[in-house]
Amino acid sequence: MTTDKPSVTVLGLGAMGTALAGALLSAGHPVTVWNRTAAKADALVERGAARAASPAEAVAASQIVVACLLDYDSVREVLGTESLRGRTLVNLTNGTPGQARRFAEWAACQGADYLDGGIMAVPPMIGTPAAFVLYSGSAGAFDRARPALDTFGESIFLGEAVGRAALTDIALLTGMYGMIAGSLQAFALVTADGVPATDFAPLLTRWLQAMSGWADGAAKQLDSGDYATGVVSNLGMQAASFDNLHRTADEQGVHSGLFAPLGRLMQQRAADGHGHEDLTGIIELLRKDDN
Ligand code: FVH
Repeated sequence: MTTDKPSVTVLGLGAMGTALAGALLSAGHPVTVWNRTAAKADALVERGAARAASPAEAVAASQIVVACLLDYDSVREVLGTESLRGRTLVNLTNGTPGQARRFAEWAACQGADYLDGGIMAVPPMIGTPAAFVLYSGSAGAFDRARPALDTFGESIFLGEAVGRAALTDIALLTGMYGMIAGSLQAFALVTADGVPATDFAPLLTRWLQAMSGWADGAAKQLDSGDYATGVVSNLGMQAASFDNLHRTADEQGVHSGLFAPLGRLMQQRAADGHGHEDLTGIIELLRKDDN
């Protein structure tokens, strides 16, 4: 079967690399795959992917090379000292903005046109409308690879500052882990009283969804630096009632360590005279070095 879709190499067939390669195959791209543990390629090869015997063979097979490995060190290890001349290298491995910048310099020395990416999806979401992927780096690389990248989910290009995708990815993950930490604490409280987690989960979901609009209002305050407008729940009130989170945890025999730092910041900010403002102003304490 012939196709006019560009061929793509996928390096790394963990849960995410397998999903990415699968999406490319489903969209009709010729796909070459390589993984350190070769057997992980079997199912994709059955679906039509070509198995490369080495990273060098994989890189030679396609102009677009997608890497999705554990970390940046493993990508460097896999790519070794191979020339990447003429290749568009798309690195979807999780890392820091600094790692992305250093990796981009290395990739340029190897001759690659480099695009860094952050996947905002778990593997089963890949190829569905729920998935979005952040990119930054070479605009030319993004344009060239885009038809292939769009098979993963919505492609969002954040500009040529190569660290921007990693920064945004980590910021979004930070928000997610805050939600998960809070949810685990909530489950610990109610299950300590014998409430089945499955009974509580719909209420938790409903409440988190109701609160999800918070970020938009907070963003306006943050951009203006004025934390006193549009206040519906002032910080002084929240600092006082936040203490009940600790007390209830104690009563339920649950650790409250996850929330202790936030409680301290709320009290400090209120003590500094900002009790009439919104909780958002706590960001000023996060920005201070002496915190
Ligand atoms: N899975 C997820 O929910 C998240 C969603 C957002 C993006 N992340 C990032 O994607 C990268 C890969 O994640 P993954 O889920 O595919 O991870 P694993 O299933 O653990 O697979 C890891 C692959 O990396 C290979 N590998 C690790 N170390 C080396 C090495 N030194 N040399 C060569 N390959 C290496 C590993 O190979 P093998 O163990 O199968 O031989 C897997 O292919 C990651 O950055 C997430 O943060 C996923």
